[in-house]
Amino acid sequence: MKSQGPVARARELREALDLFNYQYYVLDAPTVPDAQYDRFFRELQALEEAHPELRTPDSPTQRVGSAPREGFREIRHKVPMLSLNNGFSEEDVLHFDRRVREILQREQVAYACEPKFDGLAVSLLYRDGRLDEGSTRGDGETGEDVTANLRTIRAIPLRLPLDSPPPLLEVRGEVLMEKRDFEALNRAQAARGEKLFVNPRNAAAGALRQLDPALTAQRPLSFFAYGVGEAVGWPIPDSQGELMERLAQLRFPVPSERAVVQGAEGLLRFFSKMSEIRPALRYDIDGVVYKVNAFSQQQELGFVSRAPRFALAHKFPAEEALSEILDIDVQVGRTGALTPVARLRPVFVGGVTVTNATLHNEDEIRRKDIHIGDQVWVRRAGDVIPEVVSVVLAERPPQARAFVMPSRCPICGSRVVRSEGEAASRCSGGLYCPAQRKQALLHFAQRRAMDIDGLGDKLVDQLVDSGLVRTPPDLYGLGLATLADLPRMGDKSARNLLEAIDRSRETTLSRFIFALGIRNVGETTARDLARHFGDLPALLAADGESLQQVPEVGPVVARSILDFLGEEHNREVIDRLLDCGIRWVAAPALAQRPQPLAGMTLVLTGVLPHLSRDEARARIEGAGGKVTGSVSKRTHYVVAGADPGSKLERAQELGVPVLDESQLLSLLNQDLSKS
Ligand code: 5U1
Repeated sequence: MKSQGPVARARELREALDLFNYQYYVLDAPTVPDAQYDRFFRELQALEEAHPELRTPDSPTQRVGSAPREGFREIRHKVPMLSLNNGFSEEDVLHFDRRVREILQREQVAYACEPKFDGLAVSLLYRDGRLDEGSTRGDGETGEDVTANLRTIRAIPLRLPLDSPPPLLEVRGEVLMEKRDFEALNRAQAARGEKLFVNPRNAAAGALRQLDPALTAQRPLSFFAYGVGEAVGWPIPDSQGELMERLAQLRFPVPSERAVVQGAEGLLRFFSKMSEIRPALRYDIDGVVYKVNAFSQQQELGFVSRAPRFALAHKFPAEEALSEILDIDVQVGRTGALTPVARLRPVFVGGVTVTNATLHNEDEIRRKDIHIGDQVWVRRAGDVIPEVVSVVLAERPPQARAFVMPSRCPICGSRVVRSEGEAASRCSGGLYCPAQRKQALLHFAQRRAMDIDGLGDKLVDQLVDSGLVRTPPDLYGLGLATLADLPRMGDKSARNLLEAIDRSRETTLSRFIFALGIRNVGETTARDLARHFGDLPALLAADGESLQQVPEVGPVVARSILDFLGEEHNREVIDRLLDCGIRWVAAPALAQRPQPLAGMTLVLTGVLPHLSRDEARARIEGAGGKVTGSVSKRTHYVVAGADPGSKLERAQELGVPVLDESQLLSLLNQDLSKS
């Protein structure tokens, strides 16, 4: 046999190794001893070494070929990777079948049933029969290029066993880790003193996202195919059942636990059979998938948003377990919302050990009547956050304590407030509270607020994490040397940032009010407040009644403003900001101001010679006018600059008077001088 030329021999070895691989990893039925596999493998390696031109990417020796990478490239799926509608009860299944029959106008429909793998959906693209690209599902439209990692999975063919392979075939399925492999992996981790993986799904996800394929190769991943995306030159069979047969012929692993059944009765029988055998399966599943079997019927049924109407994922009920509420802590989120979190006696449920569960808010705790010390049922399904389902009231110990929402923020000590009609309690120390620091700074710096160009997420993280900035006034004390020393910063960026910070000192009152991040005070309300009060001291002195005289400010917004300004910590930060030289042009309060444009509606179009859009709008609004986006019969004036566009034409059609910038200014001034 060895008298063959190297080309023919390499080909023979490759085909034999592919087959052994398939028998071992897909069929779980090896036909040769490991030693023979190794001998063939080494012979092929030696041949490829001696004749590098024989080394093809689909060779069994090339599974772990490429070097570690920096990150994953994005791949746009040729056909979107869909998500499935979920069903949780027999009723959901009956409803699904009824709807399918109604649309297809059939008495009974045949369905293909499969396990719903608890793994990671991937797409494998074969060009001319060779695995060319493999990607994760991502958001369904775009995934990550994990080709090198997928190539290390022995159950995935690198080459389709066809003499004339199709130009393009996209196979879809799920990467997972079998239970026995997961346990062995964790035993090895424990022996090395390394961290254990929580469950097979997490272990598989971690392995697939390794930047170094050599590390993925060390993790025992498996794969099951269940569908096809794009196919060119590969005639798609008529049904899902046949498709699975064809995928199996191409040596893709397909689950043997699958069936084609008739009607809802068949679906429910499959479900109960799978529920029974679930513990004995080699892999984790979280339900079963039903698909209308005939592809012609699938096409007729189509999609609703991103989920096919022809398929349903029937999920197993979420696992529940008994635990105990050891305590209830309160966490403060980035926006200041206080969330009570139950500290639980550790309990294994839904594949992980659960020690915490969110209790959402005070009302939820009352509704479920949860006390500290209670025995509770805890539920966890899939990747969702664990929840407390119910209390075992009969077991309530005499020393059980009710939960009381703290009146002061556990992080910064500011007052905790709860607005009418809101479930959440919030910390009122928005500008000061460490939990809200990053959010407050980002809000403060954004373009529509203080407009500090270059102060984005990453830089805020750096500034806060390094302790350089705690509250917004700290920004104005930053020095060049300190900034330039930050990683990835450099002298030029530091200078640019300092300039942007310096420029932001010159602002408007409405921007400043918006920048404070008062709950329920958006840009428009900030503008209304600025117009109404004219300057900051008047706003700071306002009571609930005077606040509600501002248009669109009702009791809820007024309460938010009072809570915020009533918090001493926030006042201190505002004072410090003013000390940093932040300034604006104050105006008399609206009540004392002439209103030459009161009740008038104006439209701005084109570029004005001196005033920016924002400035023109501010002046018009300051004079009592309103600026809208489109011209109608009710428009009083259109103010037009250079390149005005269709709004000017519309004004002329409707006979609306058109002003240029100087006419607008004189209208404002003229009326001002009259008053
Ligand atoms: N077993 C299986 N899982 N799964 C997931 N089949 C299957 N099919 C899917 C998905 C998202 O989608 C097709 C119905 C398009």
